[in-house]
Amino acid sequence: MKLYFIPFACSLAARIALIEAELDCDFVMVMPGSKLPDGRPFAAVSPMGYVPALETRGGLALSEGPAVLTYIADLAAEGVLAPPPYSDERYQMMRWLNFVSTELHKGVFAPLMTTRSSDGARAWARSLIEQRFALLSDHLAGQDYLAGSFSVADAYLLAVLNWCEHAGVAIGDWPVLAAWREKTRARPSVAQAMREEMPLRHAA
Ligand SMILES: N[C@@H](CCC(=O)N[C@@H](CS)C(=O)NCC(=O)O)C(=O)O
Repeated sequence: MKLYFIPFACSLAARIALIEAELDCDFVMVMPGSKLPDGRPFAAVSPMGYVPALETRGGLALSEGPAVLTYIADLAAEGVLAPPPYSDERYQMMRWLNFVSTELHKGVFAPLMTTRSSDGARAWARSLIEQRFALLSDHLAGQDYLAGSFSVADAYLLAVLNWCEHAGVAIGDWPVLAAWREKTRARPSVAQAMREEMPLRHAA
């Protein structure tokens, strides 16, 4: 397997998942618009030019974070990265993967972090934070993880909440979320993934 990543991007979630599940994988750092080490354009692996992209064990070029994370979860031993198939918790995990992907990542953080956003787009994204963070905060106030036990949805949420400072989102206004982020950053797989990508961040 090969994971294409940008340091501290959403692909950090896939690295966390691979470490948590002790799965072997090669990591290939890419930059937007750049070529792969073998000379192909990155779009040959990921049509939108996005990370994460995963070359699976079967040779499939898989893109889209929730799909990549679910693939890794299905390779892991049962219960390590996802609740059992058909359980209520499994569907909750899928719910949160989609929530993080659409409501937070693309809905809030992407417009706040790109230099291409208009002031109006930024204001709109900012207006969405209250409701979305409140929902998340209420949910995490009663439990350690999004879907019962630690899952790929938590790895994705952590990767996204890491961007708060960069996006100008005051996570301190949300004590439950700030505490959850600190606690999750201390999880060994998360700490290792962040340690591995930290020195690459400035090269990116
Ligand atoms: N829909 C994609 C979005 C992934 C995405 O936005 N990735 C960002 C990093 S967090 C990226 O690759 N950006 C590079 C670019 O915009 O050129 C998914 O869910 O995986």
